[in-house]
Amino acid sequence: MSWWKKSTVYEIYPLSFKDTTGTGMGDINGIIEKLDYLQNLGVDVLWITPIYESPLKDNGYDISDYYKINERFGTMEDFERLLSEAHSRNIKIIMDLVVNHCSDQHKWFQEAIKDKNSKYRDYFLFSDKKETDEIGIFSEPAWEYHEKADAYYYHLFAKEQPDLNWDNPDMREEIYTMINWWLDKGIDGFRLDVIDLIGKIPLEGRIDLNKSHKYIHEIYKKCFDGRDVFTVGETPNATPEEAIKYSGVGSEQLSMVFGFEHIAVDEQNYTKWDVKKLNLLELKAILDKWQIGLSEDGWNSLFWSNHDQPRTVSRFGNDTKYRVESAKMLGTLLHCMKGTPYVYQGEEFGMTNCKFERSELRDVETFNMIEEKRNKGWSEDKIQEGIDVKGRDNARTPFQWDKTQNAGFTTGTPWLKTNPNYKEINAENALADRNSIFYTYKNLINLRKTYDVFVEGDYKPILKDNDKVYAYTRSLGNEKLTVICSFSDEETSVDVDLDYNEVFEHNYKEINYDGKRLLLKPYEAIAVYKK
Ligand code: TEU
Repeated sequence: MSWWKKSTVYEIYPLSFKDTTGTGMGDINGIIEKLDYLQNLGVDVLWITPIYESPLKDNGYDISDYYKINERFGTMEDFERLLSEAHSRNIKIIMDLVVNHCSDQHKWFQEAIKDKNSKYRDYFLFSDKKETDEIGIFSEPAWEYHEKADAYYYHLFAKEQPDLNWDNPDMREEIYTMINWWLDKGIDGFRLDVIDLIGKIPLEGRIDLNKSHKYIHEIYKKCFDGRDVFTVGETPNATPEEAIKYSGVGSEQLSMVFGFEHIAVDEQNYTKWDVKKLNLLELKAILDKWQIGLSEDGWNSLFWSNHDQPRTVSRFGNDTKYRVESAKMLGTLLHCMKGTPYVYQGEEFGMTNCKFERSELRDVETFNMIEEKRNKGWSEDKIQEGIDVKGRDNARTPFQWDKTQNAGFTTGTPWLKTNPNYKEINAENALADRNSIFYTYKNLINLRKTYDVFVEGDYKPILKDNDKVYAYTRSLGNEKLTVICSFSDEETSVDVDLDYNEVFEHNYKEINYDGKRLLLKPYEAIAVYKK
């Protein structure tokens, strides 16, 4: 069995994790300083978002030199020490690979705009005319006129992030050389940023997924084949069927992919900014579809949040009266499913969304959205609701280590506002409280390593039509895991066959079951086991 099927991945957003120099931005030495904390949690892999040289227009997802560490985060020696210190604790490290686009400050783009005849011109998608009226993912026209280049260029994200032309074999070869350079350094794999977009057809404003699969297969053959690496593709367009093409036996592409269907469940009218209330039956239908769709082949990634998504307990739980109970419930529901779980920094002790004044916002995606929605006639209230509920800055507030100034994240001025609730919600308090969310996550991570039913057990939904309770079983031979989670802030009850001889996880003191009827308190989560 591949080692990453029993592993849990922890995502670190270095900018906001731990600052050791007082710049107000996190750094590599801050991650090294906190490796013992991560080892205590029990995570097996660290996914580190981009720390390469970058102007930070999109906080590092705009890379200007793939071979250099951004000096704001530290040096290459610091990175090599991090790798060595992590490996000495049996923790692996995967880096973020952003090759759908680069920074407009990358030398390739700088050469391309200087000279129409430069070989680098065709590393990008230039045209003498605005080919289409496509609007990109960051709310700007995808075809942008560049004065110096005297041409239009294509960018799906910010204008400072020109898309790379994956139909150019020379460009691809340079990417493969870079990937192998990093793998030869001993990193354990990659998270591949929006990798399904590399099959784009800009003149038609669409993605040809067959072309994406072709190029990802080429990356595999040129870089990953023959190495014991772990790769996860960010594939916002994926369905379970597509996920099998990326990660199934013999696909020779990726270990797994991130599906995004479940985190679109609280949006409407095809935009994340138009918020709608969670409908648990919709969430169940999507997650069940992915669990069952990948039950025989392919491999699932399991996540609620990341650096782009709002804080889970605020989004799908209750971050006021039932913050602890609902955060534990969400962790239990996800970590007992089939797949590799991902914990986003601070999720392990229930960090929450944060209210921002407009002047406190930092995210380019949000700035662009405000302008776009205003032009579309959205009210300021509707725009503000979208920012409050879905803005990416929610997930990027400084990690809350303790109750000292700036939550122990920095002695300087943090690049982004610290959530004012840090005096109560922080890692130090969580570590000191055996009943904290932290120890629920620690337990769940350990259970996955201990019981094969977490990795191999067949998934079967139960109570499918119940719109307050999410429940399922996992079976492997004579082993059975039953998971029952209430999404309600009121008491509820279900009739269920709760046959168990061990309680794996429970967020209240006792299970109220009479052999038929199970009474559930608000956000009660039960994971019980029988062998
Ligand atoms: O995000 C991909 C993506 O589609 C984003 O638009 C994301 O889903 C959206 O912001 C959710 O609201 C990746 C990175 O994770 C993100 O941080 C980068 O900004 C983006 O690609 C461009 O590299």
